[in-house]
Amino acid sequence: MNCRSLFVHFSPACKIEVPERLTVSHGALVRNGLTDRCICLPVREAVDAEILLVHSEEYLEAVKQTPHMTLEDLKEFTLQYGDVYFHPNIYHCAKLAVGSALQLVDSVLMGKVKNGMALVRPPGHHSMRSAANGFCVFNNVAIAAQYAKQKYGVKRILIVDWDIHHGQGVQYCFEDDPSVLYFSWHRYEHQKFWPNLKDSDYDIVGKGEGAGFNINVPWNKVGMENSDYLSVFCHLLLPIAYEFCPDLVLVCAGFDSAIGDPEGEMCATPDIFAHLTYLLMNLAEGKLCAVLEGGYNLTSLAQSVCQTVQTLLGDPLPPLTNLTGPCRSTLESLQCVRAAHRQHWSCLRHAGTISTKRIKLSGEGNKDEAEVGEEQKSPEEKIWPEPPKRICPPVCSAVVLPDGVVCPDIIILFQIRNGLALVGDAAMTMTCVVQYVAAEVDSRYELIKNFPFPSQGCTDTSGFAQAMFSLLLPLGYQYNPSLVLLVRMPGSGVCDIMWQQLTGLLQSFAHGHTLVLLQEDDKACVGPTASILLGNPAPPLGQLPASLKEDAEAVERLRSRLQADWNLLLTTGESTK
Ligand code: X5A
Ligand code: ZN
Repeated sequence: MNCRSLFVHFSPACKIEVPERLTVSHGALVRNGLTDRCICLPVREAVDAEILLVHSEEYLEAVKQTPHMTLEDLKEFTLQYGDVYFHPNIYHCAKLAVGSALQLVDSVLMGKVKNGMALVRPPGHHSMRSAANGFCVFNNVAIAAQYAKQKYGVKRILIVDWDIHHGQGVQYCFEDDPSVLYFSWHRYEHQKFWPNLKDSDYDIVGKGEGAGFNINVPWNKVGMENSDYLSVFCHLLLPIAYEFCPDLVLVCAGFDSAIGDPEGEMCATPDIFAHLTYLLMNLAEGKLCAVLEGGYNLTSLAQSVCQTVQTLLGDPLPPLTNLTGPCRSTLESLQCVRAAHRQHWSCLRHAGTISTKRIKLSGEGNKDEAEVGEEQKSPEEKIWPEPPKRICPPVCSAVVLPDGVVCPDIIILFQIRNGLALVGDAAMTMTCVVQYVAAEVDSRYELIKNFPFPSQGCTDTSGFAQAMFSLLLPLGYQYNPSLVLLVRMPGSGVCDIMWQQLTGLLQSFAHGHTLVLLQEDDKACVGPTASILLGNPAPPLGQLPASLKEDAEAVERLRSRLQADWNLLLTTGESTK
C-alpha cells in the first residue's frame, strides 16, 4: 500500500491543513513571476540537536516512532494531543520544515540573501516542548530563534506572529527570556476561541527577566479589517519593536488572519500583508525571515503569500484604501495591552489617559453590530477582488543635482518610482512643486506636508520615533496620498539615521512615489537619502531611551486633538467622539 492509499484510509485526517496549501501558493508565485526573482534555497532535514533546542528528548523519540507505527497506534498517539494529525510521513516533513527555516536563517545571517520566506508544512507555532498541537509537530520558528542565538550569537530577536491563532508554543518557549520579544495577535473572543487559554490574554506579559517581552493582542470579535491590523502596528508593535531594536526579525507568517479564511473569519485583505511586511523591513537592517504557519483558504492564502514575497523583493506597496479606523473592540484590546505593558516600555509611558485597571470589555456579538447579513455567509464564500498587479516603475530613483529643475510629472507618470533633488531653496521649491502638481497633473492630489513634529529642532530620537508611529503613519495611511513630498528644511535637527527611517517609512504610501527635496548645503544627506530611495533598509536607531517628557506630551496632545478627524489615531476605546 503506498502512502496515498494509506492516507485515504487514515482517519481522522485534517481537512484544511492540506498539501495543496503549498502547491497553490508556489504556483501563484510562479505565475506572478516572483520565483524567477527569488533565490531558491535547498532544503534539508533538521538534525536531532537542532530539534532538541526547543523540544524534549522523550518527545522527539516518540515522534521518531510514528513512521513505523500501525494505523491503530498512530490514531492512539494522535489522541494524546490537541488538534493534530499524524500521517506516517509527517516526521519526515516536520524535519524538512524545521530544516528549511534554519536554511533561511543561515542564508540571511551569513548575508547570502537580504530576507526570505520559508514555505513549509506542517506549521510550528502551537507545538510545545513535549507536545504536538494545532497541526504543529516541531516549533519551526522557536527552533530558528534558538539556533540564531546559539550559532550566530544574535542578541535580540523579534518574533511577529500574525497568524490568527495564538502561538502558545512560542510564548512558552520564551516567556522568561528577554532576548526574544514575542508578539502575537489572535482571535480570542474572551477565551471562547481555540485554544481557549487564559495564557493568551493581554495580561500575560512574560515572567521574571522576560517580563514585558511577551505581547498578546486578543481579537475579541471576528471580522477585523485592515484598519484594525494597522492600528495595532502603529500604536503598539512598531513603537515597542523600535525600542527593543532587534538584530533579527522572524515572522510566524500565518495567513488565516486574511479574509475568506474558515478559521480566522477576519476581513483583512491580502494586500495588508504587503504593509505588515514592509513595516518590519526597516528593523534589524532588513534581516527578516518569514516562515509559513496557517492559512486555509487557498485563494486568500496564495494572494497573501504573493503580497508578502513581492514586498520582500522590494517592489512598491499597493496603497490601502477604505481605512475606516479601528472598531471599538480593537480599541479596547489596544488600550488593555498598552496598559499592561506600560511599565515595561518607555514608549508607552506618556501615553495619556492609560488606566491600569482592567477596562470593561464589551459583550459578544458581531463586530460593532454592523454587517448583520454578512454573517450568514460562510467565511470561504466571502468575496473580495483579486489584488491588482502591483505597479513597478522601470527606474527606481531619479536624482537632480545640484540646482536643476525639479520635474515631478515623471513620478506621477509612474516611469520613475521616486526622486531626490538638491535645491537652492527647499521651502520655495516645495511651494512650486505643490502648485505644479496641483495645477497640471492630478486634480485629486494629496500631500503630506508641514508635518508638525514635536518641538522645533527635535533632537530627541525617541520623541521623533513616537511622532512617526503614532501620528505620521496613521495619518498617512488614512490620508492615502498619491505623492509624498518630503522636504528637509535647514536646521531641522533630525539626525541622518532618523531621517533615513522616516524616508523608509514614507515609502509605504503612494506606490513609493516620494520626492525628496534637500537644501543645497545639505550635501552630506544625499548619500544616505538615496540609499533608502534605492530600497536599502535604514540603519537601526539603537535601543531607544525614554523620550523627553515635553516632547512625548506634545505628540500625545496633538494625537488626541486630531483623533476626532482621523480615527486611525485612536488608541483607546474611551474617548471616541
Ligand atoms: C498553524 C495553525 C490551527 C489549528 C486550529 C485547530 N493551526 N483548531 O493555524
Ligand atoms: Zn493559525
